Amino acid sequence: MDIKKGKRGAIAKAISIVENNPKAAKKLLKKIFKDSGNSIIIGITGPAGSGKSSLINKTVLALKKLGTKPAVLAIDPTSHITGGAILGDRVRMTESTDSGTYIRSIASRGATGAVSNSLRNIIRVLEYSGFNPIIIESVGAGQTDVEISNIADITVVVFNPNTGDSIQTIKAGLTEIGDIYLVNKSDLSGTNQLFDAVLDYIGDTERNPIILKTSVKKNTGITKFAQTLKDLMVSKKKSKKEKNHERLEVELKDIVLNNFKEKIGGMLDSDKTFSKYLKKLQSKSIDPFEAGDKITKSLLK
Ligand SMILES: Nc1nc2c(ncn2[C@@H]2O[C@H](COP(=O)(O)OP(=O)(O)OP(=O)(O)O)[C@@H](O)[C@H]2O)c(=O)[nH]1
Ligand SMILES: [Mg+2]
Repeated sequence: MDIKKGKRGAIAKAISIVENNPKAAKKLLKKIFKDSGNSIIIGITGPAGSGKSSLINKTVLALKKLGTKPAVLAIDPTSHITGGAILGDRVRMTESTDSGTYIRSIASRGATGAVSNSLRNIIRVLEYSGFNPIIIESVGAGQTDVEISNIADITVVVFNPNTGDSIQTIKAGLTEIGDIYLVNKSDLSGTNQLFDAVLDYIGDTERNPIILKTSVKKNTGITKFAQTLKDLMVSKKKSKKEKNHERLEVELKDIVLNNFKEKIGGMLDSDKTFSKYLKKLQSKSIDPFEAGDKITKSLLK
């Protein structure tokens, strides 16, 4: 199959199916599922403009030199408004596209839960195509970056010194998720203070994350970052199986619960018990909890 050969057109088509066509996606999944779940997922998150795309652009070149075959997914939080991909990402990532890395922007569509649902399967398409690692860029906006860290095997948080709120951001919850923290734009002043602050807040924890300085502008620290990722890929591979089992359990529960929701939602409209207790509720002769419990009991009979 063309997806397996890593043909761009075929991969793009398969990803579109996963994003937009649930029926065809089920069929596709049947084909590719067995050969998925084997790549390391690297989540790269951090404040808007911290240099994530620029960094990824350079890092994939370095990762290729180290013998890996990376792909990049950029989660685009604005495209549900503008209807298109962030042009900037496309422009800044041209270098790595030219080198044969697969890069794609995907819409986050507003709802956070929706991201992970199609993302899981997009990742499977890329795994089936033989890409490893799969790098996911997402803007660190509270909910999404926590979600990304659930999907990712390695989470990288990117800060930079020219934003006064970096320390606040560090305090506000990104401290828990990173395996690697990057102080990017290390060509700018304030780098050492930020590095020390990150070290203070995060470095001394039990998780013992790696903290590095990088500059895309001066092309420093990138090779070391890529090598660090490659080393982590090896060690995370070992714990991945167990994590996969947990993730599959969560996914299966999600699917079953969703199936039930759809089925029972349709049934309620024509259910006699439902309309009986609804009327009682509307005339206030019963309270909502009691009505709900009675209907649920009758449905489970
Ligand atoms: N001085 C300096 N500028 C950088 C560096 N890395 C990136 N930039 C600049 O920072 C700006 C933002 O870079 P992006 O790579 O788009 O940042 P991003 O985190 O992907 O941004 P969003 O996807 O919008 O959140 C661009 O103008 C880059 O040229 C760096 O190491 N040093
Ligand atoms: Mg970006």
